[in-house]
Amino acid sequence: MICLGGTRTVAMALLAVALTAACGPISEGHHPPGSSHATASGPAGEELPLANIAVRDGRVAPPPGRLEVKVGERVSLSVTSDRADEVHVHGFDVGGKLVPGKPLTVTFVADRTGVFEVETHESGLLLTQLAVR
Ligand SMILES: [Cu+2]
Repeated sequence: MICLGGTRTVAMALLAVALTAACGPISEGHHPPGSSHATASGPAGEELPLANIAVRDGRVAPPPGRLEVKVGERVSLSVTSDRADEVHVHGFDVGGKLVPGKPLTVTFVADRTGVFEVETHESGLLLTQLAVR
């Protein structure tokens, strides 16, 4: 389930097809079964994101750290990129398409424990780690 953490863009290009297959379809992550009130991609989330992450010129701000959440907690991440990309939350298989300049909010319930990577698939950047206890 670790597919891109730390790898560079060149490797990403070579492995893009394999990685996409290994990570599963992102588009289905918007409607996880059992989360009846999961928001698909609401432009204005009704809850405050746990983190606001920006990608610009291939850099992540704030620098990738670790977000600590409790199991069963609802997690909302906001990601904005200066280029088209895809966000993927490992372990939960949620994410979505990034449109340049438009914040994407990814919301899901952290229903399992572990440390999971949140990353972009096109640029292969680690956005943050999610530690669920
Ligand atoms: Cu991935």
